[in-house]
Amino acid sequence: MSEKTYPEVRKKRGWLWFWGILIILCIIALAVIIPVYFLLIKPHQNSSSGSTASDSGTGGTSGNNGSTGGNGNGGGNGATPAPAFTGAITGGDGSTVTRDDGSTFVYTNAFGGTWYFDPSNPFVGGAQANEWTPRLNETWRWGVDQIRGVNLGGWLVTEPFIVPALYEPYQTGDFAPPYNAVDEWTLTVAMNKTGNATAMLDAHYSTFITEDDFAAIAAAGLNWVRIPIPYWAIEVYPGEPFVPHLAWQYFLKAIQWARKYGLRINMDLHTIPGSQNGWNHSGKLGPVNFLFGVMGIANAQRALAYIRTLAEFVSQPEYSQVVQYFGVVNEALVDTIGQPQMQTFYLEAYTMIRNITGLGQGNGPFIGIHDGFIGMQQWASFLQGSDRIAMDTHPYNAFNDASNAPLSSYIPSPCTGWGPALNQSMDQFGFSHAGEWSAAVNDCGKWVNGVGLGTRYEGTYPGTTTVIGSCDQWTEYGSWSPTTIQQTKEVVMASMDALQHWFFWTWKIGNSSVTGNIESPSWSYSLGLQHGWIPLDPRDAVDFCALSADVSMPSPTAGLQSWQTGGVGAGTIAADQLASFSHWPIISMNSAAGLSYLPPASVALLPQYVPTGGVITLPGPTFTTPSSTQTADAGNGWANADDTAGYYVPIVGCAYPNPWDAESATIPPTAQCQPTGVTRRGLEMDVGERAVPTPPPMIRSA
Ligand SMILES: *[C@@H]1O[C@H](CO)[C@@H](O)[C@H](O)[C@H]1NC(C)=O
Ligand SMILES: *[C@@H]1O[C@H](CO)[C@@H](O)[C@H](O)[C@H]1NC(C)=O
Ligand SMILES: *[C@@H]1O[C@H](CO)[C@@H](O)[C@H](O)[C@H]1NC(C)=O
Ligand SMILES: *[C@@H]1O[C@H](CO)[C@@H](O)[C@H](O)[C@H]1NC(C)=O
Ligand SMILES: *[C@@H]1O[C@H](CO)[C@@H](O)[C@H](O)[C@H]1NC(C)=O
Ligand SMILES: *[C@@H]1O[C@H](CO)[C@@H](O)[C@H](O)[C@H]1NC(C)=O
Ligand SMILES: *[C@@H]1O[C@H](CO)[C@@H](O)[C@H](O)[C@H]1NC(C)=O
Ligand SMILES: CC(=O)N[C@H]1CO[C@H](CO)[C@@H](O)[C@@H]1O
Repeated sequence: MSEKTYPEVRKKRGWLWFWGILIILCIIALAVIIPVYFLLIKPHQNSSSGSTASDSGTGGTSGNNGSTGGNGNGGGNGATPAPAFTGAITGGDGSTVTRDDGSTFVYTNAFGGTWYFDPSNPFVGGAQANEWTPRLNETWRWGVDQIRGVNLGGWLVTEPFIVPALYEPYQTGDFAPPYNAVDEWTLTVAMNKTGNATAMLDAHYSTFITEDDFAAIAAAGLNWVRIPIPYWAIEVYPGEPFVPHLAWQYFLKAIQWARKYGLRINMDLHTIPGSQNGWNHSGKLGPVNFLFGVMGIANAQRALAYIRTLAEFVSQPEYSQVVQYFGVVNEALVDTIGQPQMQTFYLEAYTMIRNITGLGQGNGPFIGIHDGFIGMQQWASFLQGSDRIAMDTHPYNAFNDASNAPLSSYIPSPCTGWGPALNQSMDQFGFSHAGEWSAAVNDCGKWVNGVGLGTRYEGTYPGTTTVIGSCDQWTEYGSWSPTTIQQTKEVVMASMDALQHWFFWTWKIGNSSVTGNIESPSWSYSLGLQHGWIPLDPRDAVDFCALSADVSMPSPTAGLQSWQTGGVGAGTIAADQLASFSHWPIISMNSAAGLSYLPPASVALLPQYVPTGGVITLPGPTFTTPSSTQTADAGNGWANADDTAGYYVPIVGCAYPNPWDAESATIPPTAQCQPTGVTRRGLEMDVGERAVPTPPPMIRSA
């Protein structure tokens, strides 16, 4: 409620500005002197004795220029003077921003947001998305500050329905089914057949989401982005067609842009080797090979290696203010994999990450786990007493059985259904949020169900027979009536209020190259802002449910307990949970899913990878400071130097089955494919026989 009284807050801001600017000027002077000294001058002093400490004073003085913001280029350190950076380093509504490519634009942010980027000191979290969101260098109060975010879907993990134009060229002729592009695996193969997949994906990454999108997301009153990333940002194994490494360079840009506009990042590992759900957005459509089937353990070990590399990177002080949440596995298909198997994996991943970050608020990111579509209640007691884990749920109306219920009938249901479920999970499990949801009430839209698949709504989706009507009325948003727009907006506002902490799926839907139009409009936040079905100020949704006449509000949350946000008690996991889930690697597979040919005795024989490799570290961004060829220290990619264990790698001499198609493969000879000395009951290892890990810094840099 109080959030809505912003006109009053604005008045006060007049005075705040005066003092604020004065204070900022002083801070900038200090912010310039100190980093300039340490980044530029001190290293120089070490290599030559040519400059003196007083030079830093000179630098500070000349840098103290309100309009240029003092980029600290006047160090007088004897280096050949480079062209001065002449832009400002911070500003609010109406200020001129210099993009990272050197071009400029005028920042628009009606909500008191401040951007901040100092090229001389590029890791400062001085920006604020809007006046109701803490600056990046201030504490995010979990469960108190509201996450209002969007996904950057279809960017670093492509999806046919989000970026149809990428997939449309590969559907006919040489690419007629079954050779058509249906997921990023087949897309990359197809691109590579006709051209250069690396160059084509680079063109997509560099245009689909740009710095301006981050500015626009902050301007929309949002404060977080959830960014799906693929494991192939780190590496690929032989036989995997994905373009390696390139996505990581764009994730680095995302971190810097988020930092510049005051947005926090939920980094979501969206694809897992072997596929965790068999859907197109896992990288490869087909069987599930994660914790399932003959390569299920090996693929999960490989996933742990990548989770470790990512956790090490984002827990570095240069990045931890921005990347405050790490979703370790997107939408694992728990019905297939089994819940105990997932729980065992999650405990292993949790322990590994907290071993890196340490315990308690501020030490590394929150760790997100997805409910796996079995309902949040099934996770209520999972890892009670742990340190900062979050429950992620993806409520969608779109994939329910099609009905021709009127749009208005979808307005109360988020309030009566999703809201209480989230509150209950918040009370029992801990911090809970919707990592994905959309404005769609049915599956209308090109390829929303995947390439070549129809829709439930039209009755053309395999397995459904109900013919209801034409999807055109749902996709031709240019013809939507004011009533349709208003009712869609109310569905959106009900969802925002009920979910409380949310990430809309997704910020942008690309045009179809066939129709020249956006074919799945209800999935695009930016389109909804332009056309009126997304509120320009997301705070308009506050109390939407309570104010709706036909909704009673049964279950307010008690608020998060101290241990649930990294306070007192965090990190002491309940004994029954440890007893149940500490047996990594898993000792059985989900037989309910039809794997009776893999009884526990066979699971013990499955091929594994071994923790004896050199670790992979990820590079940070490079910046050339304006007056020097010295680059700012972006970290070595590894937050915890004590984390010296080996990296999971294949065993030389083991003939592993295809890790993407091993549901019912023949189990290779155990003697060649399992680490020696590992007993298959829990974690006990015969250390004497275990291969000695190769510790960092023997680093295979991605
Ligand atoms: C301050 O910045 C303005 C605009 O770039 C420039 O014209 C002026 O010379 C600068 N003043 C000082 C003292 O650096
Ligand atoms: C955060 O950054 C802003 C801008 O640089 C600065 O004014 C403020 O003092 C910083 N706050 C903290 C807590 O460091
Ligand atoms: C493909 O494009 C990338 C990036 O533009 C380039 O580095 C690479 O050399 C190209 N490969 C071939 C085979 O042309
Ligand atoms: C892409 O095509 C080149 C030849 O044009 C080939 O050398 C390379 O192995 C292909 N890469 C993939 C991942 O298919
Ligand atoms: C975490 O650290 C402890 C203590 O060093 C170690 O025994 C354990 O194996 C580590 N666990 C994981 C999963 O890395
Ligand atoms: C997408 O299509 C719309 C409608 O035809 C058009 O206005 C818009 O410019 C297109 N966007 C892009 C990026 O091509
Ligand atoms: C959930 O809890 C919040 C905070 O206590 C409360 O404002 C809201 O009304 C509750 N929602 C539902 C659906 O019970
Ligand atoms: C067959 C398949 O994997 N379809 C999925 C492709 O991705 C869309 C969008 O996320 C899903 O809705 C489909 O289920």
